[in-house]
Amino acid sequence: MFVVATAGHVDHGKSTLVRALTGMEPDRWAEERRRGMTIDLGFAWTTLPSGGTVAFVDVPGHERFVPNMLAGVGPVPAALIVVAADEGWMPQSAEHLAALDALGVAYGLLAVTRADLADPGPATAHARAEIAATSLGAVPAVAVSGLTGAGLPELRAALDRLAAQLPAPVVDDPVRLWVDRSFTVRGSGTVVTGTLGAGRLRVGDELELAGADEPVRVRGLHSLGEGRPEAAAVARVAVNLRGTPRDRLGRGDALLTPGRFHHTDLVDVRLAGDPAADLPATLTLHVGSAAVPVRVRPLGPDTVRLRLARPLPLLVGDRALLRDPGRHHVSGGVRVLDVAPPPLGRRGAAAARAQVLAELDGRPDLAGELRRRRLIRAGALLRMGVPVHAEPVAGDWLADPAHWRRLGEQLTEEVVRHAREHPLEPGMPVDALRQRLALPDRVLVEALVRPPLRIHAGRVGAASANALPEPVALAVQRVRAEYGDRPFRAPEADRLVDLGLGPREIGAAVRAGALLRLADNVVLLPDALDDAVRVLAGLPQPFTLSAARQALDTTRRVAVPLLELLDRRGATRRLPDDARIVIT
Ligand SMILES: Nc1nc2c(ncn2[C@@H]2O[C@H](COP(=O)(O)OP(=O)(O)O)[C@@H](O)[C@H]2O)c(=O)[nH]1
Ligand SMILES: [Mg+2]
Repeated sequence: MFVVATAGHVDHGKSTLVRALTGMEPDRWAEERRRGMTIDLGFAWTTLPSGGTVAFVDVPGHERFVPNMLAGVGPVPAALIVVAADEGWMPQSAEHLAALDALGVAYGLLAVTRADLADPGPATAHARAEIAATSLGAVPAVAVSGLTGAGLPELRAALDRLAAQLPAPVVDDPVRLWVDRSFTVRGSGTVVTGTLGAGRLRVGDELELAGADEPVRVRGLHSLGEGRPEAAAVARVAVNLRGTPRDRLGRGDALLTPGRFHHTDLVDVRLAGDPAADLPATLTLHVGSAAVPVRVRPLGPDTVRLRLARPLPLLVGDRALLRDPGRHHVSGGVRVLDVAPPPLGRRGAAAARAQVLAELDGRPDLAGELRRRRLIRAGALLRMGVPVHAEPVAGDWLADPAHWRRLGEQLTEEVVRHAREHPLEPGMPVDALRQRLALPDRVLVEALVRPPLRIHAGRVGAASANALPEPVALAVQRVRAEYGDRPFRAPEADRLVDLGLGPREIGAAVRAGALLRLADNVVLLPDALDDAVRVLAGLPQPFTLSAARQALDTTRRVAVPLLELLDRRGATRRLPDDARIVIT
């Protein structure tokens, strides 16, 4: 299926032409039929000679209903421009064309209707010249009469050729279905319709609705008037939603693949064409089927920041249109450059931002985003419309390579500085580093640690960081020299003082694994534990405290806490009568 929106001045024969091509009535409302004028969007479809299907979104031509027209063409990439042979180019011919141009619509056809009433030649020439100057470029033209049917076969053939030119839809893309109608069907509940430009919908799918906490579920799907289990882009679809009240959504809302879109009320955009220097401070932004008031803040010569009255699921590269509703005037098209722009607090920030924006063209650019954002989750980029094809540095974090290198250097400096300021600590706590480097996630710190640095017990230090500060290392060395051959004799408190081992030094040596603390001021060399188990295992089991003390050649001061430690570690077990056994 392909979808075409009509465009053109009121009464030029758009609805008549759609009716003649499809046999369906695009004017759905009684009021429309009574007044003979399209007010809201109409929908109709037919089979083309090739066997393909074309669906029309028929738009109103009257200037009062331009917002409805924009909701119809917003999500549709092809246009059927209708000009009456007898009236020629008129104001809404021009306004509709300006809208198509602003939205960057590149595929179209010209139908010069009411050719039974006047020579289509002059209207065709005028219209083609106007259209040629826009994003549509040179378009084929067909003269037709909705009344006599003349030219309809040629128009059908031209529609087939247009369909063949359209780029293939991306059916793997996430769904962003801009709602153009919502209504209630008795017995089924809420139904919304829209043009599915990309992706795929299935019955049972969960979708996200901006502003709703809960996902909405697809209860039924219709396309071309028939129920279907699934619909793939491009398609006109009607979606029956389970448990969603009708007043929860309407035109301008979007049904989304969950978690794939960033809702934003602040965007930086480039104005298309020759931007008017005197853009009003408030305008209406039309994008998809939505129309949202915006405040305009000029940044560069052709870039502005828009503050939206309500958030929309926008992507980098989206095309939209600014219109002055008071003056009935399309102010121009915009291309979204950034959907999560930085705040402009500092003096000079706006000028700096303008320079950044000058480099952007709305094509999603991973390297550029990383350069500007430095560190960002892959999911956040995807939600902005930036494809992610780079390896994360940690978890789902992506980093600008240069920034990541700098962070690595900073981390080393911080660790070195910390070691200098806290010589007795075995490295810098990971969380302290995370704060110093202003990193949002601990996994980033861990990923930045490279040899010779390493993480040990929640701290980052040199791999040799259990190398103790020199005085402590020397003191431990002397303990080893003095007590190595009587490993269960602990230095007395005053001997520890002589050796320069105060509580802080002992703490450092214990954390580094160079000493074993049994109790305050009772320390052994760390290998003492294994040795003790070996000695005790050689005793008749069970053994008493006194037997252990003698076998270990030590005092109660050491033996009591040593055995308790061995109990805690499960190397020995204390029996009810206070004797112990070695657990093998
Ligand atoms: N003679 C003649 N009248 C037409 C033709 N197409 C439309 N009309 C008439 O022009 C008027 C407006 O047509 P309509 O389709 O409602 O125009 P729209 O506002 O562009 O949708 C109606 O009275 C139609 O009957 C045509 O090809 N020939
Ligand atoms: Mg009409």
